[in-house]
Amino acid sequence: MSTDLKTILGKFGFDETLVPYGNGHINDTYLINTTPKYIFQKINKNVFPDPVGVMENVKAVTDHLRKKIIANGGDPDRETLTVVPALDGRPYCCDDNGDYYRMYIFIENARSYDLVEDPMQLYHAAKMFGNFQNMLADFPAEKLHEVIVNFHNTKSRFADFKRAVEEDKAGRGATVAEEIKFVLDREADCSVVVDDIAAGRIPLRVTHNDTKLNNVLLDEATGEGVCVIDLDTVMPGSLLYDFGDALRFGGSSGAEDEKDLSKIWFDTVKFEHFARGFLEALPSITPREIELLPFSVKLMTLECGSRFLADYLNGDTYFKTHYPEHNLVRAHTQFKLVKDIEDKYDELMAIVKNICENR
Ligand code: ADP
Ligand code: GN1
Ligand code: MG
Repeated sequence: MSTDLKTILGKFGFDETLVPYGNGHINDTYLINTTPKYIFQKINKNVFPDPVGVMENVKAVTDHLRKKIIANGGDPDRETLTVVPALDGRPYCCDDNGDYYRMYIFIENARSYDLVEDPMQLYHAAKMFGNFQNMLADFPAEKLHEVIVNFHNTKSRFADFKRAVEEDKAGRGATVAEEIKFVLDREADCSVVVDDIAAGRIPLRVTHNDTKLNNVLLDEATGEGVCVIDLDTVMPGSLLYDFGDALRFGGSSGAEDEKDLSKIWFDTVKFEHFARGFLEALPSITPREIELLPFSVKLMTLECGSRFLADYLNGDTYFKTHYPEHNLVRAHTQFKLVKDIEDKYDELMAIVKNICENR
């Protein structure tokens, strides 16, 4: 462990060894293997230019969730993240390089999954993400900092993508002409949800915005949902972003960075399980939101694929990568899924209709 990390850990009153932990693409996550255990994270300041704003959001959201969980007779240390303050009482610490660190109670006997092992995991995850939105339905949205501006604004994401293509900072553009065309051909899709929100056809809610399966912890014994984690991007958004992003990841037959594309397709059974859990948890969902559920999966998958490809074109400055083509490999899985979702669209609509008729 570096002297710097040791010093910063001391500011939380700890002097233990840190073990790198988890597979997140953004923050540096460590386990403090004491009894009890803690999670220690360096916040990615390239992604989050206002880490204090991030922590103010996390603190406000977790305080709100705590109260709800206690009122429901639940265990707040297990069912939401608990921020461990630094010795000076702040929910974070800063080092001399301007890097910010935070600590959470480690949630025991629960784990996250990078691959779905059983579709029921998606049913349980969906209930968790749906309940998460329910518990935040009365959270004062104006209290939240917009920590990543236009995070799921697919029109502005499309503009970012076009800029990355034009600038071609890493000189890789010529090698990915087909992939670039795949995104450019789908420009019209990028307006649908954004325009509906602007026109008041879709309500703005407080949403998680990063609902991949490894951002929910499931109980190791029962498989049921325990806690929604990774609250950095909780901001006003659409329920469709949470639904679509969860199935972008969870509805795939394989890993986000699977190199063998013959192993990647969109699994309608997984879709059915997640949709059922989400619709059960969210009786407040509107008819227009229901109508757009399958579309949202395609949209969030297209958005994520275009972000991976833009990062590849920009020279891999945003997502953590483990080898030079990593972002391109990720973009390929996303585009394969987009194509498969397009092909299975009618089937997905029929699944949603069936769930709604029987709920
Ligand atoms: P990133 O923003 O980089 O994705 P996360 O906050 O999602 O970082 O953390 C990465 C991983 O660490 C998670 O997928 C999860 O496995 C684990 N983790 C994070 N917080 C906790 C916690 N409080 N208790 C147990 N595991 C956690
Ligand atoms: C990042 O933080 P993590 O690994 O859960 C990203 C998401 C992407 C995801 C793709 C703040 O999520 O938006 O969908 O990678 N988070 C941020 O795997 O950009
Ligand atoms: Mg995460």
